[in-house]
Amino acid sequence: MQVNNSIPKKLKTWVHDVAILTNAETVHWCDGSEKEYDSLCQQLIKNKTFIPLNPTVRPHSFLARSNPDDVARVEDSTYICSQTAEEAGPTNNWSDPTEMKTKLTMLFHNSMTGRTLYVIPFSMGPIGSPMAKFGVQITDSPYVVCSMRIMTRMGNQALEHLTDDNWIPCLHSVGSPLVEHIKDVPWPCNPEKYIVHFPETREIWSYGSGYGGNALLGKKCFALRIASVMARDEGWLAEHMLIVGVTNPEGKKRYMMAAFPSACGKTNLAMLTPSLPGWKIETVGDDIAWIHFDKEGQLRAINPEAGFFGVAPGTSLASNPNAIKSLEKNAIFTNVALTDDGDVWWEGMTKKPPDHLMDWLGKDWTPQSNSKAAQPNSRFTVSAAQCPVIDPQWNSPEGVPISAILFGGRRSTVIPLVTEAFDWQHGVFLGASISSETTAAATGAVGQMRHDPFAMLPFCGYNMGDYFSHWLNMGKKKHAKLPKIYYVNWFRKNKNGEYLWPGFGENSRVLKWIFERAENTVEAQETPIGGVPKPGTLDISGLHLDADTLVELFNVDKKAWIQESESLANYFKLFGKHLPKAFNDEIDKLRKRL
Ligand code: SAT
Ligand code: MN
Repeated sequence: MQVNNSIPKKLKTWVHDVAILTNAETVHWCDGSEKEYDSLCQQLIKNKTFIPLNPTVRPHSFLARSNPDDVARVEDSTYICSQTAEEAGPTNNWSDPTEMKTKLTMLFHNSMTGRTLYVIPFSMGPIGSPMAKFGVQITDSPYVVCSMRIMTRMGNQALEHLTDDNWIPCLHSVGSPLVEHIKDVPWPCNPEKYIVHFPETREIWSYGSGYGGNALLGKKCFALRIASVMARDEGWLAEHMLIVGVTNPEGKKRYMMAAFPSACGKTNLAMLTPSLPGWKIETVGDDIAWIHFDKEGQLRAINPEAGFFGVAPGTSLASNPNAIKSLEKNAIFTNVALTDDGDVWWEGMTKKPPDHLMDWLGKDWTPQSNSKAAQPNSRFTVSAAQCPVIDPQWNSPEGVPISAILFGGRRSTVIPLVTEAFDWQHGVFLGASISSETTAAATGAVGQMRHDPFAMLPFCGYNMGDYFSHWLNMGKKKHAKLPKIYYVNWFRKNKNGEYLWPGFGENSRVLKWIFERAENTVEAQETPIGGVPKPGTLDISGLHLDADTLVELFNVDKKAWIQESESLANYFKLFGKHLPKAFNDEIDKLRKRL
């Protein structure tokens, strides 16, 4: 695309300045066309970043293998550089913004030598939606450009709407300059990584990684960390939530949102195939929701993204047939295994693994190998429009009306299958009380319990204590019709370590109960921690769930809950004077009820 006068002056100046700082060889303004995408894919094939998959089995699809040290979000290197450490709060890494800018400027200096600087204008949310926001990402990674074309609405369609001050600058470099005689590698990156957010000036600078949320800056960096700050200032919420439409056999539809930490099954729940006859689930989004109360007080949500960046391992025709069908063509796979006939494979895709594969590192693999064929955080990237159960309203500019909010985590003990909050304040408290076992979505140990309030621990762009207050205040908005709030846990286990609940399609039974609670056609029964389904109201027809298992699923173990409340009270101390007083009241009330 030609740089012409329709491009805002500020954008032109920024791109020009970055090109000089980074010493980029050329500047490419992305138009977002298919032709451009195809030509970038060809270039990625030439550079061995992309392996084209067999077009007869997986048309127009590619496998990328990352550098083995660049496979997940790097939370230790992620910073919120607000003016003061207090504004970033106790859950974020903080560094002085001026010092950090100086450091980053040094790192970006000449970082694109020998490379093309791509300019990606993009919209988070349907273009023209009052909820949508624009960004412009500069990157030196064509893999990122291709991924951003799937994950966002990008190119000319966004550029046309930009003014001098309606977009968030998102600066990205893999930090791997091609100085003379250095041959490019398939996955350039740098051992030194910085994922940095400047909330006051609404800027993102990301250096050193080409992977996922570190590099596709529209996603966690913009749509959660920076957007959460915008949301606080503008009176809405940016959340780590899926959005689904649930239709009952009579044809009545209700939308729900659910927050779970990364790699805890959001994509599976978003595309769920209900086991209950006559029920239908449709997907609005699988990872991020921007929500607000409209003039009538109705809570509404948009999915700011346009694609899915989903965890591959465990995805199968049995666990998530709609994801598998979404991936039939036009998909990018990263760090999965390659079959001998040029298709992809990952653990859990089929019951029996193929006899031979090339693993995610490009090495021979057989079922006898004692390593995983696919990296545990391997991902697929695919357009949402390809999902067979994409909701007809997923592009709706005003967003879909929300009837219920679900929170959850991965907990093998203590937390019942579903609990209903007593009211909004208690529900916000439940959201803040999420804790979950860590997954491969971030670098570091897997399976360790950590508090992850609202599943936003790595994604809140300001003091999490103030974020709690913002949630509480949202519920005090005039005329706000407050949806019911739930805490769910699909992962509770028995003494032998077996899951009590079958999960996947059977989770539709819990959604049905929540749906019917919104309709006021079933009752909840009070326990010290909230409402649980009154006996007979959770549809377990045909499940062959024995009576003991059902009791265990909903058991409120008082001793364990006293411990839980103590651990929570202890955790909340972290927020000091930023902790809303309402939370201490909720802890007191919980203790009294116990
Ligand atoms: O790498 S991402 O942040 O995009 C995925 C996730 O951790 O949720
Ligand atoms: Mn996520």
